Amino acid sequence: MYAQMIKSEGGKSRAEMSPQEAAFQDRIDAGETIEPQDWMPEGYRKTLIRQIGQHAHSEIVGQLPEGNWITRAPTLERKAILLAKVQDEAGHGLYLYCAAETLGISRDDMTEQLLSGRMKYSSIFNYPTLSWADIGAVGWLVDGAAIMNQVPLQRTSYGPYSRAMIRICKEESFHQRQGFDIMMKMAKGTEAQRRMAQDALDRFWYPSLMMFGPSDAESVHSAQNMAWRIKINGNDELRQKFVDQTVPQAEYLGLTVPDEKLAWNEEKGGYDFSEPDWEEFFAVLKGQGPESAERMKARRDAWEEGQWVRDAMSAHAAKKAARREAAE
Ligand code: BYC
Repeated sequence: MYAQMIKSEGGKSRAEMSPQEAAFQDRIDAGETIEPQDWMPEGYRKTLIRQIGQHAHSEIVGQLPEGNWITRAPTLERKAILLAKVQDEAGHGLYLYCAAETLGISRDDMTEQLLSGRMKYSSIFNYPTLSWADIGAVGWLVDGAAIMNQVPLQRTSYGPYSRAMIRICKEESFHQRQGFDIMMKMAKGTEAQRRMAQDALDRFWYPSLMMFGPSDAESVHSAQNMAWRIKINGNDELRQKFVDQTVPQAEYLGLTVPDEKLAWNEEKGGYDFSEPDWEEFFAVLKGQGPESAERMKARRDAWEEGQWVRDAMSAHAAKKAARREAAE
């Protein structure tokens, strides 16, 4: 019903859709999964490339703030765990690039769009990780926010994206626990460690709230994305769920959420909380975050320095194909 009220691709109402578009919308409304070989409106394909591509880039760029701490992890065990987590993020990026490739875009194109600023990655990775407690906060808050957003995406309408999300969510829940475990150790440790944990929460709280995107009123894509079941929930709904889940966890840690307006609202059955600074969010999206230049430089360097590997692999594949052809 909701989907029927919403305008579809090109601003058409349901009555204005072609029979092919209406049949596609019927499949979405019936909860069917769309596969790469199925017909799909061009807007649906482009929107998926935008969202899955952005998601894949986020996983890859997301390795940088954590990778920064691998050599400085406090124990061998913590180092091994962090290494495994960062490797998982690389895997997530690869599943997602593969899912996007089924829509007719290559990984090279997506990377070039990232490097030229035409594709984004999550705002959260433009913030620095200044202390070991930040690694705890990233796992607890950033992976916590990611799970809140990604669990519903397991039911997204596009098959390859939904299947990638099922695998990713399993690993994300391990990531979130390891972050909370670090926070527990720090928050219940010495006074200096407790202060580091509080400082990490202070700096990561609002950037984590920004991960869900702008308020529904400012969200340009939500209505169409929800009609196509690319997105299952609104940005504000997920942000609220995240706050409601995380505040009791902060209380358990004995830490204070940096929001004076935070208060339980009995009537709505959730917390009232302060909005993040949306001006800061939009500046970060324009590449003006504290670590934006650093992150893009790291991606650009990796792309340029990896050219010889791509060339060698292409030459090897061409040689193998030529040998196969000669043998036939
Ligand atoms: N950061 O109309 P809206 C991870 C953009 S990785 C940057 O609400 P939509 C992890 C948005 O793209 C986490 N940009 O958009 C990895 C749009 O701009 P364009 C990544 C953002 O798509 C490693 C404009 O703002 N997760 O968890 O309906 C280690 C208007 O927004 C952000 C995903 O990518 C943002 N936070 O909703 C640890 C999940 N928010 O493209 C952890 C999949 C908004 O028109 N993505 N924008 O120029 C989604 O669910 C949706 O795309 C969003 C945005 C909820 C993010």
